[in-house]
Amino acid sequence: MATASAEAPVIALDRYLRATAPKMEPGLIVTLEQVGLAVKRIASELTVAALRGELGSSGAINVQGEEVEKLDTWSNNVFIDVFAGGGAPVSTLISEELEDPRYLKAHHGRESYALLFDPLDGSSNTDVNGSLGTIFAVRRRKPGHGEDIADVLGPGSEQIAAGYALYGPATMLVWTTGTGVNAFVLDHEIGEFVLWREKIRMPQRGKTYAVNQANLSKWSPGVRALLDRLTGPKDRGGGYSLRYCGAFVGDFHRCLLNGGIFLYPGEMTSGGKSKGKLRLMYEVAPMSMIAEQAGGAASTGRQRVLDFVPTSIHERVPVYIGSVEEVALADQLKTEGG
Ligand code: AFP
Repeated sequence: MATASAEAPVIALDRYLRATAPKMEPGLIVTLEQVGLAVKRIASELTVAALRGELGSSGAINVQGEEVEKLDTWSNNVFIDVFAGGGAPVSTLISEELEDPRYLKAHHGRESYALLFDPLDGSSNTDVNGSLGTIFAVRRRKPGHGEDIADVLGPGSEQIAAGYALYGPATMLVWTTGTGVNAFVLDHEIGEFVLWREKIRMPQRGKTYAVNQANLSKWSPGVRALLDRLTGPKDRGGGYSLRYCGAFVGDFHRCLLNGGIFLYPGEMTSGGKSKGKLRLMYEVAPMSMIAEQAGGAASTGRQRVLDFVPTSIHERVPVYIGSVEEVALADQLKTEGG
């Protein structure tokens, strides 16, 4: 049994949203609660998925041309089911696992939100019991939008909320509505997200970098100069350790708490991923809002991520995200070196 200290107040997510957080529009409160519900459902299933034979590939290929894990589809369905159940004024679901937006008729045409999400980030980690995540963002939809998606394709600065869940030893829900970053931990015994930290600040500088370094030969001179600097001698601004878990959420979470940088650059090689791998609208833009709200930064190497205007819902974008000092260094060396 846990010790009750009588010193640390226990604040559950729903109470925090309704009472403690600065005044928030009611629809957004319900939307965040519903995200919490979906995350609880996914967290619970992940603990037994191996025993239920739910790991491995589904055999399908998604809109990104990537193999779909059984749990990708399952987690996506959890979000659809939770939001189709009503309650939140979400009219549009945009997911990594859905080629086209899914419109929820209950709120169609009324003032509403779009929820953009990657239901199971790092899903190739499922088979090895590695870190996994969920990433989400909320954007406002124009009244009477119909099935035209144009109003959602604004810069990330138009997001009204963003966050992620990290399914690690603890399940954590980290989110912002533009007034700082809060983190809640799921207490499985009582089924509640309980406040862990509010107004989290990312250190100005860290000691680790996260990147798939096997791609080194595919990067531009500027990106290689950045890697040289990070891995060079400590007295010349280097001495960083590499930490890479293969799930953006896990690698970003380390940056949020301890500082440092995560990068997924574009590739120069012909036929390579010129825009990197990560998707703007439901991976990079939400994490960039979290980073900035915590005092960090996020860049495409050419501009602030939150200023980048997408042309399609599944667009990819290179990303350099984390502490302000390392992201500024990435921008500088990219500008100098190309
Ligand atoms: P999966 O969901 O296919 O495992 O991809 C995870 C991811 O989108 C992101 O979470 C990781 O940071 C990145 O891809 C890892 O990509 P590499 O395998 O190319 O390093």
